[in-house]
Amino acid sequence: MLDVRDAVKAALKTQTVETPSWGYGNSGTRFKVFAQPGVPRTPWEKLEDAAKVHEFTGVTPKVSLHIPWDRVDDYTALAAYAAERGLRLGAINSNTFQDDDYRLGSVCHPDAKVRRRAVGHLLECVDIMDATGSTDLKLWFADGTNYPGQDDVVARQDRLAAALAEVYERLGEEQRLLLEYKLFEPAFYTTDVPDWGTSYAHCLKLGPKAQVVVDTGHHAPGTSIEFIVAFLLREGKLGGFDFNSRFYADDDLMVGSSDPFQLFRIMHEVTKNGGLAPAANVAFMLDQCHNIEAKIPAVIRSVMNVQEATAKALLVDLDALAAAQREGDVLAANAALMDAYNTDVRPLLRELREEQGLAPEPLAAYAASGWRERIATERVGGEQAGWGA
Ligand SMILES: [Mn+2]
Repeated sequence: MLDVRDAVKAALKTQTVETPSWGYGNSGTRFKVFAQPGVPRTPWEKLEDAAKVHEFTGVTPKVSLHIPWDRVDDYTALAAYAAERGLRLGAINSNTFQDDDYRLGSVCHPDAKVRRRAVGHLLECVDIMDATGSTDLKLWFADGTNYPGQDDVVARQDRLAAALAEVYERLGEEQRLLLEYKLFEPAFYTTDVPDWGTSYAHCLKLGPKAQVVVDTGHHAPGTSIEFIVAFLLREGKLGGFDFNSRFYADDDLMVGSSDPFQLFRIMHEVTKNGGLAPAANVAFMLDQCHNIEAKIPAVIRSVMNVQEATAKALLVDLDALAAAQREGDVLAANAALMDAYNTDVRPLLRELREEQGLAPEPLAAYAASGWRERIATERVGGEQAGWGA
């Protein structure tokens, strides 16, 4: 009989976490962006930092890019630079929220000229995917309204649908569109893609290459994200996650830091429903901003948090759980989850890393590597990369 620990380790070996280029650059709140020594100044330097995270975690071979923050002259060269460091370029994230033209929206804007410009940017992102070999186009729209009566809610949905259809048509055979939703902010009255249902409805109409992406910070407090995850997996419409955690709204803190139990519950639905299998093609991405904490260790910590939640989820005795559920034994069913959640999986993860030729403690290994000191010394002058706000 296969040892449970071996089964968990085998499953964990198939999981990868995609890290975001912007997580290595400066970001902040609307009040202040705090600079840190050694922050990358270019997309190339962001990839160097991402390679360090991969070196010490062994599970982060892909890096998401954000256009225009990661604009370069030669995307093929950028992909080659990534490949030389054992990385691949992941999701291309579009940006239709940082231009004066988009004051009243982008693809939902009442003016056709502005919509054309926004769609042009999305199509450019697909061109970039062709050059980088990226398969995922991640769309998040800041579109919405601030005041009752400001615009026609239904007309905005029609404009959104038309824009999405045009981009969908442009996708290559191996490419897909991931539509993200967010409850509010920057719009405060209506948001054009506020929830998973709206995203799902558009994706369903578009076709099989359109899927929903769940950003864990984009729900009302108290929302059962694990239910959404289970539902979307059942429908084959869960494209991936933007992991982060929150205490209030879209806080973009390190995943698993505010509510590791919620992350476990999400990963339980993922593992139980086949979402970890490579064939499910669920992208486990981070979407975080590290404002006061050191950026590379914060990304490493986040990856470890995802692994710990996943390991605990994999430890759930699904046979015992199913039996308890069949018998209506509420307490036993709940205990099956809690026993797994309360297991200390850190020794197992240390073991896994050693089996993979990695240092058992990624954060300590990174600290001892001298990379932090090296980039602080070498990356002097120029302008540190940021989110352009
Ligand atoms: Mn996101």
